[in-house]
Amino acid sequence: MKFLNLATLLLSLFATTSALAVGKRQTAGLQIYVANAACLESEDAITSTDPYIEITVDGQTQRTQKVGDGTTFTIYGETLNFPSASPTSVLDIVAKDKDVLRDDTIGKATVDLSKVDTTKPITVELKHLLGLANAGIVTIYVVQ
Ligand SMILES: [Ca+2]
Repeated sequence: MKFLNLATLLLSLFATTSALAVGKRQTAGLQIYVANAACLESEDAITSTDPYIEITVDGQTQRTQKVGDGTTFTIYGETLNFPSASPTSVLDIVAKDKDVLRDDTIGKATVDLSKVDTTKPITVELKHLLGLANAGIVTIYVVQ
């Protein structure tokens, strides 16, 4: 019985370390987890606000597949992959309003990852294109 327990322990240890090794290989580049966004107000008063988040790093652009419904609060829960970016890259974050003809920009922000604590959630205040008014808040994580 004791031997069996030890064997199980060793086996699970092995499984854990292999999983870690695989995880490390997969996180080459930069992965950004888009957690949620709040108060994304569209300039467009006629149609509904359907916000999604687009991030550009080192010339690569990725967006959330999920599109929010309304301006209050959207949980995205999506990880965006930037294979040739690094953990100290600069992120251009744009919230866009999905529309039939053209997706309007709701607000945008730039985050220099070398200047923030990437071990913690990063709260990004988006600004309207014109002026400094707040357009909403996006919470992202750098996947370690
Ligand atoms: Ca819309």
